Amino acid sequence: MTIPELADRVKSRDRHAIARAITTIENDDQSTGRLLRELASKLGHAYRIGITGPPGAGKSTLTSELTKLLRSNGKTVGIIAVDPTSPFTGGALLGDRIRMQEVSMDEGVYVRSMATRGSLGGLSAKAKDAADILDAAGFDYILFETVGVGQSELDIAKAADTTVVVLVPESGDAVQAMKSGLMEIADFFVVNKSDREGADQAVRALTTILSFRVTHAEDEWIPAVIKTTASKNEGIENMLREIDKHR
Ligand SMILES: Nc1nc2c(ncn2[C@@H]2O[C@H](COP(=O)(O)OP(=O)(O)OP(=O)(O)O)[C@@H](O)[C@H]2O)c(=O)[nH]1
Ligand SMILES: [Mg+2]
Repeated sequence: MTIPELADRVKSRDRHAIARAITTIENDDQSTGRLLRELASKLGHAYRIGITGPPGAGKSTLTSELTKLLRSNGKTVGIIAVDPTSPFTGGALLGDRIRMQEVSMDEGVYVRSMATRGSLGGLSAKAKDAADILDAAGFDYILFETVGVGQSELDIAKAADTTVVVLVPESGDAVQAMKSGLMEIADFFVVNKSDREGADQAVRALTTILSFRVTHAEDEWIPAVIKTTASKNEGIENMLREIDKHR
């Protein structure tokens, strides 16, 4: 298949072509630039949402539930799960696949995991290029799931139109988020696992930390803090409302 043919098939949302295009990007194949140029005129339709936060916070569960909600609103969804931590997390990726299986059976959903294959360098750029493929394929929303621990995840978050930072009620999470730079990239916060003790305290702690940053600029966006219980599908509509508000 020639590159223009591949590009045409991507544009018609052919799933095999999408998979092949993203693999081309992942492998640093020399035709990547050409492929992206062929697709450039079709970009800009998708709304890109970054979902980031510490390991195990519930990012995949939230992503699945948000996807179901968007689908029930008639929207199509592309998901890119970025796993920056290479060999050891094969299990985690597998877990994600099983969790995502339900939504990925749906024709209006495309799920792709991207791993680092050794080096962290370039992963954020590749994830962004993969999002361009899904954008060109006409998906309405693109969700990036990344573990918020390092610089490359912060870069991916910056490539999103709206970045949601997911934390859990356990004390210290807010402080940790501040240290790791998650505070700076968050357009709003989700305290997930709100069925656990301490959720309200966590919301208060975050809100207090955020209030220290207020500059009183007229157009200042102050990140909201909302609660969810993703495993019980609670708070997801509120999360989508916050996304729309930021949009
Ligand atoms: N109690 C409770 N458990 C939850 C909630 N949301 C998710 N979980 C559970 O928390 C665990 C981790 O959820 P995931 O969605 O895999 O979390 P993740 O942030 O994607 O994890 P990694 O991708 O490994 O960093 C799973 O066992 C979920 O069922 C919640 O709201 N409450
Ligand atoms: Mg996950």
